[in-house]
Amino acid sequence: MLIRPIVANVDYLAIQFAAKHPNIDFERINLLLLTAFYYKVKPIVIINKIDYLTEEELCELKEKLSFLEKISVPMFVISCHQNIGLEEVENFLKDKTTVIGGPSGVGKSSFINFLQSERILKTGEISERLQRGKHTTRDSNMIKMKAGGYIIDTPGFSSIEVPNIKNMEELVSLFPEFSNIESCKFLNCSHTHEPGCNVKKEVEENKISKDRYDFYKKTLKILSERWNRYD
Ligand SMILES: Nc1nc2c(ncn2[C@@H]2O[C@H](COP(=O)(O)OP(=O)(O)OP(=O)(O)O)[C@@H](O)[C@H]2O)c(=O)[nH]1
Ligand SMILES: [Mg+2]
Ligand SMILES: [Zn+2]
Repeated sequence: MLIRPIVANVDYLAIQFAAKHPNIDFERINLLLLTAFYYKVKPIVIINKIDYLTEEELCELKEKLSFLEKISVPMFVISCHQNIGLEEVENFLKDKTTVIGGPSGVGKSSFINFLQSERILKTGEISERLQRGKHTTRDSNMIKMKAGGYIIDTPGFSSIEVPNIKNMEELVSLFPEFSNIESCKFLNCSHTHEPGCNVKKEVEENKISKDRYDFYKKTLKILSERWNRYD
């Protein structure tokens, strides 16, 4: 169960971003991945609005996201406007329950409109009832997909924070790429300053993504401050 927003019994957390407008926030992707692993929900990553990219830019983007393959997270590039890649994700999500999360304006509602049989979600338009300039999803909605299964649109993921991880061992366990390598010299290695650290070695050899490693260190720092405060 994800505590906030409350969503129970989901098969997948679909982390959606846009190639542009707004730009991808890689730290946010990592935070959502961490959250998915923490709550034991399988993550997938969807990048929408690839119609904004040239072929070359699309290649660069895929390269930047290649760390996902190493941690067995499926990645899809789509365009809701140009109908690219939509069916592939639909087939993947068929008969499952998926919660979709990501920043405002990346096209979550647009994508869900494709997945459901009837178009009922408002996207980007002016809402007559609410008289707001831009229609942003404000409630969680569970929607039946035309292919079978359910999709949950929720606005809550913009405010997500580092989950309540208890200790360093638990944090390390949420970085799958740190565990399937040779053990470090010290059993309780924090993978920061210790000699004989194989995580650091893999980062230096570009086998573990530097971004992911930096995110690990940043998260460890945030958590250490929390742990010290409550001890
Ligand atoms: N260029 C382009 N624009 C898109 C695409 N998909 C959606 N948009 C536009 O992006 C804007 C935001 O789309 P929404 O579907 O409302 O985004 P959202 O993620 O549901 O936003 P929130 O409800 O605020 O979280 C709208 O103007 C859409 O028309 C796409 O594939 N390409
Ligand atoms: Mg929306
Ligand atoms: Zn180490």
